[in-house]
Formats: sequence, C-alpha cells, structure tokens
Amino acid sequence: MSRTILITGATSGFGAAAVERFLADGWRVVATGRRAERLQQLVERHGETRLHAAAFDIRDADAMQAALDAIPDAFRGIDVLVNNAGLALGTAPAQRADLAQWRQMIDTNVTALVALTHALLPSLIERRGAIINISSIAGVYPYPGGNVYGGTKAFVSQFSLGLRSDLHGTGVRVTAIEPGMAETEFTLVRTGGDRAASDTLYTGAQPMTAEDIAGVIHYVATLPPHLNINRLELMPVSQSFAGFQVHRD
Ligand code: NDP
Ligand code: 8X3
Repeated sequence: MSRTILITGATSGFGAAAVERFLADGWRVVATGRRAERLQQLVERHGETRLHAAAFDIRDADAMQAALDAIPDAFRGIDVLVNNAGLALGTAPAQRADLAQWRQMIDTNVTALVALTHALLPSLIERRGAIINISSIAGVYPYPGGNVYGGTKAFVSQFSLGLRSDLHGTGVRVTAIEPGMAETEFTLVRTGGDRAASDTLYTGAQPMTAEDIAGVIHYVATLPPHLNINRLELMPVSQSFAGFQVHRD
C-alpha cells in the first residue's frame, strides 16, 4: 500500500532531493515551501497523482492551517512528517548579530516545526507513523557565530527525544537527523546570497550532498516498524572536530 509523506522545505536542498527519493519509491508526497514556482515545476515534472504541492510561509500559522485543510483526500492521513524547512542567517558573534535574523531562525526552525508537528500528531498516532526532524551538528557542537542557529537545532534534537518519550506506546517513531556540512542553498541563504562565500566553503571539501541526506531520510522512514533511531549524526569524511579556544591577555 502506498504511504504518504509530508516534506517541508521541498523547494531546495535536502527537501527537494527527498521528494524525488520518495516519489521514485512509490510514495505519495506533500511538498511544501514558500517558492511556489519551484513547487509548480515539481508538479509539472511529476503530475498530481502522487504529488501535492502547498506553497506557504511556514511561519504563518493561518497559512499553515489553510494549507493543511486544503490537502486533497488522496493525500490525507500523513504517515511520515519530515520537518526539514529551516535556515541559518548570519555568522556574526552574538554581540554583533541582528535580532531580526535571530527571530526568523527561531520562528522557522522552532516555532513552525512545533506547530506543524502539533497539527499532524493525531494523524501520525492513528497511522502509527513517523516524525523525522532535521536537526544539525550545530545543535550538538558549538562554534563561533553559531549562537541562535545552534540553539534552534539543539531544541529540535531535544524536542525529538521529548516526543519519543510522550509518544511511548503509540507506535509513532521519532528521529532527529543531525547532519554536518552538506552543499545545498544553505550557505547562500546564510550569507545573504554570497555565492563566492558558499563556493569557498564547499570547494575541495567533498561535502555531503542533498541526495546523501535524502537517502538517510528514506532509510529512517523505511526501517522495520519495531526499530527507532533516536538521533543520527553524520558528517562528510572531510569534516571533524577542532579544539577549544583560549583567550590570553
Ligand atoms: P536549503 O536552503 O537548500 O533549503 C531550505 C528549505 O527550507 C527550502 O526549501 C526553503 O524553502 C525552506 N524554508 C526556509 N524558510 C522557510 C519558510 N519561512 N517557510 C517555508 N519554507 C521555508 O537548505 P538545506 O536543504 O541544507 O536545509 C534543510 C534543513 O537542513 C534545514 O533545517 C537546515 O538547517 C538543515 N541542515 C542543513 C545542513 C547543511 O549543511 N546544508 C546541515 C545540517 C542541517 P523556501 O525558501 O522556498 O521557502
Ligand atoms: C548546518 C551545519 O555546521 O554549517 O546545520 O552549522 S553547520
């Protein structure tokens, strides 16, 4: 029987690659994001039998509810929710950071993720489904300039564990995937469109790809129903850990 997955942030990067991965495997996909033209291109490529696209800003609670209400019958009953939409903005230290950027990261990465999860929990429980939250190594290891972005991802990982605990006995699985460096539009967004900065970060580093992460999301979503991966942290081989900082007068 074909299953249904809702993937947020499906216009780019991990989410876009995950849409392709699950459609290729016969799933019905609800794909969301703000950029309607990119979602429309997906519909043109794949048709509307197994793909439903919903364009809305995930920070807008009314728009989110309207999009959920407008899901066609064939796509109702979500089996897997992939909370992927998210972003980092800026790399400035906290003392020079822009508060509006901090608010946007919290509204997107935390508040919207929580709201969508809350809205879909009844369906996920009814269908003994799964929640896959895209966290980050930034929520595990602090780095200069990671401040609020890292804080939002630490929330995502801890919220995932809390959900696991609350959903005990329901059969619903919850996983936080915590990727390291992967080449998507992530750095372009973080730097306000600085293509050179994005290219410099990834060139020669063999970062993970969106398809790598989509494969991991698919792996987690298709595990036998008695298995739950709580947290899954992954990095490219080229990335590892650095030391602590010591300031000397
Ligand atoms: P991309 O920038 O390529 O994709 C981000 C997606 O999030 C886009 O589809 C974007 O859609 C969507 N999104 C952002 N803001 C909103 C919003 N307000 N409303 C609706 N959708 C929104 O980045 P990635 O694919 O790399 O990022 C996906 C997730 O993975 C994020 O949560 C990110 O933090 C996380 N991550 C990324 C890593 C990396 O190195 N790339 C590593 C670890 C985690 P649109 O702009 O159309 O709204
Ligand atoms: C993205 C990974 O290390 O750039 O979440 O913060 S990192």
